Amino acid sequence: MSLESFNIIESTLREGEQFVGANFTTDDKIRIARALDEFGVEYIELTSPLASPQSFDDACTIAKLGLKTRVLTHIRCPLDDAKKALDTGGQGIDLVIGTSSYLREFSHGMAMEQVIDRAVEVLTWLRAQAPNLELRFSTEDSFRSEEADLFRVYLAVDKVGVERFGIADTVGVATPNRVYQLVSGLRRLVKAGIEFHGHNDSGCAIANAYSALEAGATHIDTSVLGIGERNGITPLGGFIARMYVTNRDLVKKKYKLKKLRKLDEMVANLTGVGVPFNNYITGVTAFTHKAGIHAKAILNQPETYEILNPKDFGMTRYISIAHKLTGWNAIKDRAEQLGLPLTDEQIKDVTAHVKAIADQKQIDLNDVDELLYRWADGAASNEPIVQ
Ligand code: HCA
Ligand code: CU
Repeated sequence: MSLESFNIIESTLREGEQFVGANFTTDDKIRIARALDEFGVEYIELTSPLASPQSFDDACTIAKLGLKTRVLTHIRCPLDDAKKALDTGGQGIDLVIGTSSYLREFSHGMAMEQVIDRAVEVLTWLRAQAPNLELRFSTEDSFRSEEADLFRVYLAVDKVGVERFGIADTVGVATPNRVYQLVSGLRRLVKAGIEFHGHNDSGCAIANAYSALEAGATHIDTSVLGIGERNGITPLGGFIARMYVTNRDLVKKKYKLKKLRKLDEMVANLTGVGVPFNNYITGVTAFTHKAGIHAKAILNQPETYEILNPKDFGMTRYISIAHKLTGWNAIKDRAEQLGLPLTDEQIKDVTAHVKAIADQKQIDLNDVDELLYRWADGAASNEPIVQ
């Protein structure tokens, strides 16, 4: 049951390096790798050692850090790439080759027969060199490839024996149903693990990853804040939120959830983007409640409007009260925080004033507090509304 035993392949140091704002130094990479290790992801994936001489050196450095997380290098299909990847000393190699007609025609130029031969050749060689290396074979642009072609190449590779097969929604075109269908098809064909890598161009990356797990996938690719090519892939935090809601105990046991904020902030700073206000879990508004009717229920029982407990992530809930949608329960809570002994009638009166003023202009918490203090100091409850 994949929903109970999934693994994260964290690709901030591979897919994430393909984000236009990313230009990680060796030190940055080490910091990110250590932070991901502390968070507890099962794998980290690194940029191809062929990309540049520094990429090769950095892969060797990270492989030697002695992390608990398993270190994977990511390569295309030429045999030379595989040789170089082997030299980095990582615990696994993720191999990918394009199978859609777009990629066959406009990228590597190989026909399907050649794709199959090349994949089998490289993986057979790797298997012979390093019998204990974790090998993964993936098809790029799986969802715009012919299903028959995909299954042909997966079955040919299965005979060589790999630990994992990858399915990649390279262009973010897939929907949860399509993902379910393709992953279950492959699940029936092979016993090895199944990894899903999904781009977010049309906003389905998290839902697609979840659907892949429901269909029997075992590994999900993520990156911190979702950074990657174009608008990126399944974000680590969003995926964690999804899985926490599905199986809170498991997710709390597997990962150090309080470290997520540091990770998001670190990668946001290193890439110069800032954590989006509406980011999963760590965005500034993720646990902010506003409408009076929400505030009332939240004060009584937070689960009424929260499926994620902010405390589990080291975050705090915030109830916004300085606006026209406010309610007297929230204002009362604020009076209690300030230690002001106001009656319910007085609180309702203050609330009416807050609403009336907020109808006229933007106000903030100081304005609300000022009203509360005035009423506590004995302002008449029939005092006319001041603007
Ligand atoms: C790329 C393509 C890739 C690979 C995914 C995978 C994609 O290398 O830029 O290895 O499974 O989205 O297809 O990221
Ligand atoms: Cu990708």
